[in-house]
Amino acid sequence: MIKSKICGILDIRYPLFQGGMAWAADASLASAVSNAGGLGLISSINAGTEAVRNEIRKCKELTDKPFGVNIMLQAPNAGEIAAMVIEEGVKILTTGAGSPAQYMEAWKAAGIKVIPVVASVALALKMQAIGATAIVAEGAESGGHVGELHTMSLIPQVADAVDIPVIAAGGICDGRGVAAALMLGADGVQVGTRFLSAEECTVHPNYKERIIKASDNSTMITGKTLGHPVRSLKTPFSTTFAKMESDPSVTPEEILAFGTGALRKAVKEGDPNGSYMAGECAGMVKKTEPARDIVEDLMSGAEKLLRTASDRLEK
Ligand code: TUI
Repeated sequence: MIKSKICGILDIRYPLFQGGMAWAADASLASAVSNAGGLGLISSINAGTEAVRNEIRKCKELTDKPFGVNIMLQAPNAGEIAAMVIEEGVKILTTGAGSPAQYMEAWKAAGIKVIPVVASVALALKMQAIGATAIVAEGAESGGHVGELHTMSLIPQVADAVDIPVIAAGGICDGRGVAAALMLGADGVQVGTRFLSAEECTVHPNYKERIIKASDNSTMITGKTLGHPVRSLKTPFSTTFAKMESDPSVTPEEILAFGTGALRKAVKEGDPNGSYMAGECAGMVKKTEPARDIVEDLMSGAEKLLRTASDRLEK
């Protein structure tokens, strides 16, 4: 069985995190992944701070295994969430889309293990210096908010730079991706898009269907002109968004207004005019299945590949 130092640090069976996907990662998905031996994560992006508190309480009822919360630092209620997770006794946090430096002292004092998501060596080093337990290094193959570098070059550079465990994210969707990430120097992986198709994932059926029907070139990045690049499925929403960005007569405020609430509309209502955030590997997701089967497929697939790797060189 594949194990690494992050398993002992977090008391999890497999070095596998489920991405804390905005609106989509709730108690249902997180508890299913934790019960399957990975680390389930609840997103802080939901219908407000109290809704997230509720998901945390539900998750505690659905699993006795460790789980965490992902805090999206650019959200207007990030400060409120930062305090609420302490009140709720959450023990593991990941953070995204910024630096969690201002919250670190309070979280560490509460005994919370903090695992920031970063997209560069510079930020990985900064996070290590302020007391991160580990880091998730996320390449731009991932869905949602993306950085500049891609997984293949980001992971070895981050792994060389820091001493804390590195969890690879971005483009990892099956055992091949897990094995590759470990070879690149990662101590574990974070998988998002594949879990969107899990039976326990509560996104609208239209969202799952779009993921399952996606092919290799189904995603695109929008939002670069606003300073918030986001990868999502190509839909009338995302192509209109891109057109607005290249039209000099459209103001950034108008573009922002067009995008507001679009992810929620996709996740909750399956609205064709919503934003279907997804990673490049959406084209590899073929069916809906229980989270436990996804976890087993990822980990046993990687183990088989790693055990037989040398055979493939002898043909
Ligand atoms: O956070 C993510 N991915 C996300 S957040 C999100 S919610 C959203 N909703 C509507 C519109 C846009 C987004 C969807 N997907 N991933 C983690 C991640 N963080 N990737 C890269 C980073 C990152 C980037 C820059 C972390 C820190 C950073 O630096 C900021 C600094 O202070 O230097």
